[in-house]
Amino acid sequence: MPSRSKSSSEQPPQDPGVPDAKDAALEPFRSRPEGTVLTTDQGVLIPQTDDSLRAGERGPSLLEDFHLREKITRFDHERIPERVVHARGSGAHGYFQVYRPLAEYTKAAFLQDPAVRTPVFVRFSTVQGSRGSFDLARDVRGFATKFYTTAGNFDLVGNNMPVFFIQDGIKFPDVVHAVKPEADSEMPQAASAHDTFWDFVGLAPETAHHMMWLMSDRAIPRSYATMEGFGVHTFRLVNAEGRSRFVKFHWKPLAGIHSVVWDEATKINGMDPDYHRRSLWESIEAGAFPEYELGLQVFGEEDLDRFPFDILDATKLVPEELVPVERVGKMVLNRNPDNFFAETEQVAFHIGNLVPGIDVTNDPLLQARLFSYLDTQLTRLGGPNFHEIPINRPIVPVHNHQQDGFHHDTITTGKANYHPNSIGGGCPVMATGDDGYVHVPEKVGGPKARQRPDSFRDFFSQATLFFRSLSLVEQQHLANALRFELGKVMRVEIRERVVNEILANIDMDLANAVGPVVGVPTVEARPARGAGAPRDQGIEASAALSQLSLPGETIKGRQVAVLVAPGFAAPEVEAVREALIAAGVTPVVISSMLGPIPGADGGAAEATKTFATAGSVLFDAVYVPGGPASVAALRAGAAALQFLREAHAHYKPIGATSEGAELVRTALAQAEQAEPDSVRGDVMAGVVIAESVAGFPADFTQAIARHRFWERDATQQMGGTVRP
Ligand code: HDE
Repeated sequence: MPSRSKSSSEQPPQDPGVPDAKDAALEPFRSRPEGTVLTTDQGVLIPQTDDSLRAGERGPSLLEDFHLREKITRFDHERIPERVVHARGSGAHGYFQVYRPLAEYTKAAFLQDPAVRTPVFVRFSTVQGSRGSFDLARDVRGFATKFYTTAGNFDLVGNNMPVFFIQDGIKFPDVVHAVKPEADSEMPQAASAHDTFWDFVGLAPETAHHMMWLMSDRAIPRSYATMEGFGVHTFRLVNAEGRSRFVKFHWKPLAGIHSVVWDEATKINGMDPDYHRRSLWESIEAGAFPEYELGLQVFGEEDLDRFPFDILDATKLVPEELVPVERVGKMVLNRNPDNFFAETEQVAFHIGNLVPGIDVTNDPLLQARLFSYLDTQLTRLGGPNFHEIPINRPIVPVHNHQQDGFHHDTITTGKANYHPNSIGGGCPVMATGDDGYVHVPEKVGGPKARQRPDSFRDFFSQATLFFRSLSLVEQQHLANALRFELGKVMRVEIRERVVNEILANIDMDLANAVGPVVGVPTVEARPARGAGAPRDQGIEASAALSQLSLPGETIKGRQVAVLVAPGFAAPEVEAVREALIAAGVTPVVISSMLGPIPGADGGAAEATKTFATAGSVLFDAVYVPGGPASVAALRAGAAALQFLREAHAHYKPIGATSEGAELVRTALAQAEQAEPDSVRGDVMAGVVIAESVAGFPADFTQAIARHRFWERDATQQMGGTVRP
């Protein structure tokens, strides 16, 4: 009798570096070119692939050239449709390990045994842009995780923001059409700063809360390792006794929540459009693995009365003050894909890939997704057998009577392709005991109608809560983002509607800060379409909504620029380099030319970037070592000073040892239009200057952990309200 092996859940914890079950399952599909000879797709050896078969040296090519035809035909069909949303993405393999058995909440197999590492594949993405668009678009980020569990695949298909634009999936085509490039001109690429998006926002005020997240710094993350993830909808956890509780899923990054500033984002997009993809790839190659803790907010039916919002409404979050997030396990991303197309492009996530112990709710956004994710792959991956693509296969056997269709490559033996059958011995038989998936037997009923509950109509309270929970710096950035986005909207009536019907209902200070800049000099709060009365959220602010609440436990994965010229103090660079590498930070030596740069006392450093190929926006911090000749040369050329001024303007940590301090002081004095010795104290915040290298690395890494020093700019300081 076929039975599903449970052996893998009894295995001891695997050593890092030992292939996990998914890695091992992918192995038979890998093809390695080393030591091979070129063949056709039929395995026929090919001695020459530079010239087509021709009738005479200068004659026409021949149709019988099967190698030419195969090569060109395959090339002609290399592209598949890109995802209709989330087209641009980057993936990584890793594993998930639970901290303690969660049997009281759920019977999900992968949440029981802390000794088991469940393989995962994660795909991060932007939403609006095409496959080739840039990474630092102001956008939502997708954060989709496929857990290859011993009970089948579980997909947690989330975003880096905890709420969504709309409440019902039937409006998804509308919101996506509105935000994507405009229908007539296909402009702008990967940007929400245009008329159709803001037209939709003004007329569909349920978007208010998510729009605020989109305008916040969350929309321009420093890296995929420094953003949170959210399952968004309310799901259910079900234990072995059949008891169901509600749950919101979270990913908490151990590297903290960090973003870039908008000026950097626009520059990075030109300088390195693959910034996030590269950072993910390079961090993994360097062993600075991105890590996230899985967080659960678990609550029961009995808690619902105390919530001033409807848990089925995906435009609402459950504040962590109402239900704390329990951190129950850790995910580590430790292996880059072997092949982008085979893995990252062909991976197919589906919110309906559920395992026993996890179930869905009646959230009407979620319900539509249950249809969409299977449906979309039929076109994108060319038929119904995409689950057989290696990256999508579960690590457990698949047996059923589904058959045929494009690209079906399982060869099922026997005649009995139906159930019930006797001639196949009744196989595959039904699961018995607790192993099979059983839906929560929730009682449902009611009149059939296109209807929205009143409990969904409070569009603004949580948008206000979000805004009021931000630090002044974050509020300021949000107001600036709105000034930029609405400033790009051509139609004044759209700007007016957004300012008066949306922003004014969220926060009058915000509306007054934005309105006059975008051609709405007098803000008049007006009711928004279909909006119900605001509901008291019970809290004035939620600390967890500010990025400052999670600075992180590690700085691994960060990049530091080291500016040198011939004659630099090599021992200083060596000491700093060692300390940074020990902290998982990558130092990158930048000079005016590539290759080995000689130090003052015989040492050398390899410059892998020049001032022509690297800008300060690509780095988290800058370090300038001493060495009189090096400092003099860097000062003589404008590039190093410009590099430092820009890093400083973006509030980044700057470090200097011995003579390096002169260069930093000169740059800051230029920026402040002051004498090098009279630069204001707050301007020096996060500028770590040391006479010698002793003790410097510790102070510098501490500064890197702060990420940004907003206090440098008096107008960015905390406290007070948004500047008009
Ligand atoms: Fe998606 N979404 N979505 N979405 N979504 C897709 O599926 C859809 C929604 C999310 O890296 C598509 O395979 C509908 C919320 C991610 O491959 C498509 C609705 C959240 C990804 C689709 C939503 C997401 C997708 C396009 C409203 C956060 C990328 C390609 C009812 C919780 C997955 C594909 C990857 C992708 C439909 C709303 C996250 C068309 C109809 C809410 C991370 O099926």
